[in-house]
This record gives sequence, C-alpha cells and structure tokens, in this order.
Amino acid sequence: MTEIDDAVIALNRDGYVLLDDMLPRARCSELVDMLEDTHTLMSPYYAANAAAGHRLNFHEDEKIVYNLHNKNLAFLDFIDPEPVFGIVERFLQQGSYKQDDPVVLRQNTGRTPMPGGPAQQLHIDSRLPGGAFPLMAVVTWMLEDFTDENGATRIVPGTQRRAEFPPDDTAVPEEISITGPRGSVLIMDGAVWHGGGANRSVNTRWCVLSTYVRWFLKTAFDFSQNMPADFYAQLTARQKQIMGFTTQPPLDEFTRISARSKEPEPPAPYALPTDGKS
Ligand SMILES: O=C(O)CCC(=O)C(=O)O
Ligand SMILES: [Fe+2]
Repeated sequence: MTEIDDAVIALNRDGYVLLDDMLPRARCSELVDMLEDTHTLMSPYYAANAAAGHRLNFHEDEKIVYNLHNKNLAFLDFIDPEPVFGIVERFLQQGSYKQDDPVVLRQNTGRTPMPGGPAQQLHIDSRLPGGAFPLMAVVTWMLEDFTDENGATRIVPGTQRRAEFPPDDTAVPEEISITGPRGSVLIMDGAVWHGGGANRSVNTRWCVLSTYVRWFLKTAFDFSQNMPADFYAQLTARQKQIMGFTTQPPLDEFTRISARSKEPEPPAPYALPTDGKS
C-alpha cells in the first residue's frame, strides 16, 4: 500500500484525511504575509456580492483572497504538489472510465475567519449530497496553527455518504474539530458536512483552500480568461491541464469537435485592476 492508497481509503471511509508537515513553518509565515498584503491591495476592487440570502454569502467575518494563481508566482506551487495532488487525482478518478479522467482545479483562495468571527453553518461544498462517486475534493493548507480557539475546520466524519444536507443552525453531536500545526494539509471530500469554526482568538487563521473537481464540472472563475500571459508561461504541461487549458469548451464545431484539446489553449489577455497603478 502506498501513501496515496492509504489516503484514498481514509477519504472514502471518513470523508477526510490529514497530512502533517507538508510546508516548512518559515514558508507558511511568508505566505501569510503575502495573503495579508494581497488582501489589502485587492479587496477594495471586489465586486459587490449579489448572491441572495444564505449566511455563507456574507463576507464581513472573513478575509478572502481569490484566484491566487494570478496574484503571485509563489501560489503556482499549490496547483499540483505531491503527494497532495496525487491523492486528490486518484480520489476523483474513482468511477471514471479506466480511472483515468482528468481532474481540474475549481477554485484557489486564501481564507481566514476574522478574530471574533462566528462559526460557519455546517455545509457541503459539492452542492450534491451523497452520490456513488466523489465530485469534488477540498484541500486546506494550514498556514497558521489550526486550534479549537481560532476556528479550526469542523467536520462530521462519514457524512459524505449521507444523501442529505446538514441541518440549518443545529449542532451535530458527531462533529469534530480538525486541529493541526501550520504546514498540515486537510483533504476533504466536497460532500462531507463541514464548516469553519468560530475564531475566539485575537489572531488570523489563514489557509490556502484549493478545490478540485472532475474535468466536466464548472470552475468558480474563468481561468481561461484570468491568467496573465507571464504567469501562464511559468506553468508546466501538467499544471496547464489542471488549470483547464486542455478542457476548454470549443467555440463551435468548426473549431474543434471533442470536449478536450490535445494541446493547451492559451488564455486571453488579462490584467488585474491594480496593474499599472503604483
Ligand atoms: O476555512 C475553513 O475552515 C472552511 C471554509 C469553508 O468551508 C468554506 O468557506 O466553504
Ligand atoms: Fe466549505
């Protein structure tokens, strides 16, 4: 049994697996500083949140940096590092033809609950509870220690198999907190019931959240339009595939007929709102 086999067994059984020591501590601190600086720079330009209703759609209690792949070359390292990506890939290839379908990145963000911020409602990220095969994997890179006090992610083990959503505003007794020192990585099935904890500390609890899906599902942002050319040039062939550059829908039947392309199709020109401003 390899490390990957063991992790996939744990994911299938429990809905999550925790890996230690995936990033050096000094690197974690540098990344936290980058996320703070990037949030300060970018958040004044964020679009107003038009989504209705649900508490998870209000963002005053958290800081989020979106689309890390176009902010700093350092974050390209989070696209496909081993063993994390190998585990995610094997997990999400289960049930596909010859267990060989591509796995793509759906979303890559930095997130911290604000000090004093409340716990999130238990929820699933995959939008469909239960299911014969997993659709989504969520990878949480802990850049600061995750503790009970500062809002470690809560999980209800095994609930990825339940064909129902967690109850609103109701405690679930089987819920556990996934604590760990900075540098740890939590991989979850996107269908497991989970939520960020309440941050009762005076500090941040930054993480990088990378979400992966089967290639035919939609991404959270359009990476084919928001990847700067100089960043795209730094990607390996495998990273281009994971970013979806070989699975873009063709314009029409005169351009391409298959859903996948042999060669990656480069992104459209893109500039951040801060580009050219000092
Ligand atoms: O930051 C966390 O602990 C979990 C965040 C989360 O589940 C979400 O924002 O969907
Ligand atoms: Fe979530």
